[in-house]
Amino acid sequence: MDVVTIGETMVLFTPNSAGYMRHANQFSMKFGGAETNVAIGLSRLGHKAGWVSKVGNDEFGKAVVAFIKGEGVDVSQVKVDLKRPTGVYFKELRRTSDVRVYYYRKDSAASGLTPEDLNEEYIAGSKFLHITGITPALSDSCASTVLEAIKLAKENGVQVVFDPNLRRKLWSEEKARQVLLELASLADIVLPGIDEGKFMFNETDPQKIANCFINNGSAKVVVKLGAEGAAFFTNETSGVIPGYPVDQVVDPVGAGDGFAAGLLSGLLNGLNLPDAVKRGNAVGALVTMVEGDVEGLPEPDEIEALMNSKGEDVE
Ligand code: KDG
Repeated sequence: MDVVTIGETMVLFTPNSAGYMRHANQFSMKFGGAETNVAIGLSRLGHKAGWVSKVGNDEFGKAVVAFIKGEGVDVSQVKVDLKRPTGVYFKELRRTSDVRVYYYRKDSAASGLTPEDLNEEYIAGSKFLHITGITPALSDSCASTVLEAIKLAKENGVQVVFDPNLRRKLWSEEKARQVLLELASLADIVLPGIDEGKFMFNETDPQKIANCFINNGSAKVVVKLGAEGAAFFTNETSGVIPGYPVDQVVDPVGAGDGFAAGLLSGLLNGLNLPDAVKRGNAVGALVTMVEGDVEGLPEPDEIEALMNSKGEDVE
């Protein structure tokens, strides 16, 4: 595998109509999970991505696995829990600046992941281990699983990429801050947004956020700046890579995961950090133009078209 990731993927229901979800009488069923959003993004760009998880022994679990597998992601490390259900989530797109998310994932199958579900050889055989701050928020056993996976990665020379992906609905602020800081300290590359910098270090300036992460133990920090692009920092170098113009943001959910997929794809292809960030920006921008967490993830030709479009419409 090029990249192995660990986390929960849920069936996602979105109302087919605008307005409050209470008035909706038709929903589209899609799929979402930060970790598989990244894995699918990588797969569409020609890389080998593997997903470690658990689903319920139910229709939704079958649908999730079939979908992820259909996207070319390796699902050999996905187990079926006979007692717990597959997680579900609803996304109410009030406006693009006001997206409301409702989780039905407490005690879900994926929340029951334990360190025993990890296969050392599988992690050792990958180039990157991708971790988000969502998985440790699901349960104590998920948090232990993530820590064990990072330990296995480090023992086997696998680089750890960490996206804090703060989800306030899943845990207390105090616990979130403590665990996110610990995970960031163990990661080689950290991908925070400004909000996460504010939450973790009470800083909003990208340089100051990066300094805090570097002092906390991370070698490379890429701060996502939304439409403005992203800023990268290492001990030796730093810079800002502007974002790509987007005509209309349709659905911002998943853009950060698209960014991570693009960045990792660039690094896997041997690009330097600034060029990998540029690819990340392109993928993130394309994701926002399509409704759904993964539907906008591009194939390589679409990235090329955006990078060469100089602000014109992408066809
Ligand atoms: O980053 C997008 C994710 O937030 C979305 O796909 C669903 O994994 C998800 C979550 O926990 O919110």
